[in-house]
Amino acid sequence: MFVCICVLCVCLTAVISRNQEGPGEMGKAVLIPKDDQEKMKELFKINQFNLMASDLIALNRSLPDVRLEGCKTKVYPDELPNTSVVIVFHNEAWSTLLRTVYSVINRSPHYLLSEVILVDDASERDFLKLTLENYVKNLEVPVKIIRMEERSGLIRARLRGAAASKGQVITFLDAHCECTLGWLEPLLARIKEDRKTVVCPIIDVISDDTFEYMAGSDMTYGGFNWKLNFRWYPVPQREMDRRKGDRTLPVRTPTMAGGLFSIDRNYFEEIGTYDAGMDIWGGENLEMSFRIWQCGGSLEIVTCSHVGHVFRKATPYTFPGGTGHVINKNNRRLAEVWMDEFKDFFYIISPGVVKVDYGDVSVRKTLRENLKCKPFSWYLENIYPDSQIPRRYYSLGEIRNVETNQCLDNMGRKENEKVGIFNCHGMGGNQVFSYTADKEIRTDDLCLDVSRLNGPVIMLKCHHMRGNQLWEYDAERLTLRHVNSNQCLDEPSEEDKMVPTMQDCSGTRSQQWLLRNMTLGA
Ligand code: UD2
Ligand code: MN
Repeated sequence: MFVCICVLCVCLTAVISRNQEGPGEMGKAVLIPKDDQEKMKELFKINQFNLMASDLIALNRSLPDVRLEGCKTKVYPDELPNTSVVIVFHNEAWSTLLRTVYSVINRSPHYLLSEVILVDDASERDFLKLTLENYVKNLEVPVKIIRMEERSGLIRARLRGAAASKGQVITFLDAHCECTLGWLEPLLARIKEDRKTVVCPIIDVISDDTFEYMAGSDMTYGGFNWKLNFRWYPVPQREMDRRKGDRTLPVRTPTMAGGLFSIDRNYFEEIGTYDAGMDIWGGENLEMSFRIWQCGGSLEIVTCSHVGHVFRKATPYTFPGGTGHVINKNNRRLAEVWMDEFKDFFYIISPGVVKVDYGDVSVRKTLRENLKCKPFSWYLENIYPDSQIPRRYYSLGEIRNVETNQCLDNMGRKENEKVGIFNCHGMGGNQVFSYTADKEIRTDDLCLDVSRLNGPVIMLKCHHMRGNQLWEYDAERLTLRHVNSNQCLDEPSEEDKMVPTMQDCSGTRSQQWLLRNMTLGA
């Protein structure tokens, strides 16, 4: 990287090599000595990450080049659109916020950076006021600070930043990110090729504990579960095939995580920016993902672009109105506008949300009509066939045993554990199953799977390959026959009353099951 051709470089390499020994340089982990660990734990609570570690690391620390070899030699057009970088924050720590800004400035060609816009969502910390304003004046790229008059949430804060921005592209980042070498060019180049493509970098992980920089994978993409939580899932074979195995090509992703992406500014407006009726946090990423795909755009992860993000296990800030209420409201808004009848999966698994007042969505529905967007079923079929929500299904809801009157229950267990059975509670949650048109019995992203005669029935990731996950429901006899073993799902045995068993099919009442909302011919 640093070829020495002059005397000055001797000095430069000296600086770099000294620099690279500092805490956290080259993305290394920072370990706090035993004596300081009490203090460290106290400080952790402020932002829900290791603030002491972050404060020890240089604001312009060095990072490894984590790109695929094939990315390092790619050549991008000289004429790329420029971008405004919009970073919203509420009570962010100084070191993470400024490290985000430095990483943008130091690792982006300046002719591609129109400006950096910091939107302060009514933070209460003093250092984020005048001290911040004075500090950013000395940076090499214009940094504008916008203040929200009142706490508005990240969605309306981003809308404000976008409205004030001038670049041809808008790039959004969270306030605790670190951009790596060459992160920007591949994003902008892809937008130049197709302005209706919204692009995300690979989001690398910055440890919330040690601030170690860990490369993310180009083999995962975005999805979501029945509760409308964003989740990472493996990139399916069909997408690998479409890219002919070239991992440096962008991955078409059904959804985005939400925090880090670039979008052509005119396209951002054409496609309906954000839903300004969403508060604080949550839901806007799925809303935008569905909208982009259903209304004729596309969403991609550009695998040659890497940006790190500090993933936290808990939220450090308050949710005015209550966390659950805010997130449910946002999710209802997106379900009502974009998901058509498939919103049932969300409502049946969390029956409480139908009582949440989600305000008026008529403007968003009109937007959907004006843009002539496609139905959610089109999205499931064409963009996300491996979705947790089946495009076609026979039943959705509890599965009740006729003899014992108990219901199948996933007991909140994880992959590879046994499915349970419990008194029916009618509250959705762990007792929601769907018998799909592919004849799998699903509970969110897990499928009932039997690999041995006489069971047990375990829950495994649905593989869509039939095999041990193929069940035949006989709507007259009410039996659930596991095709591979030719045995039937039965009530629990004497030994373990909490799990169903597999028995030879005999037609007894204990092998009869009622599937909620069963409609054959779906
Ligand atoms: C993820 C996204 C985040 C957003 C969110 C869903 C990534 C890496 N992050 O959550 O961008 O899409 O999912 O809504 O994809 N903030 C405000 N005002 C608030 C709350 C938050 O300005 O009232 C700021 C916050 O300081 C941060 C950004 O919004 O810079 C995202 O918040 P987060 O980091 O708590 O969200 P995260 O990463 O858990
Ligand atoms: Mn974040």
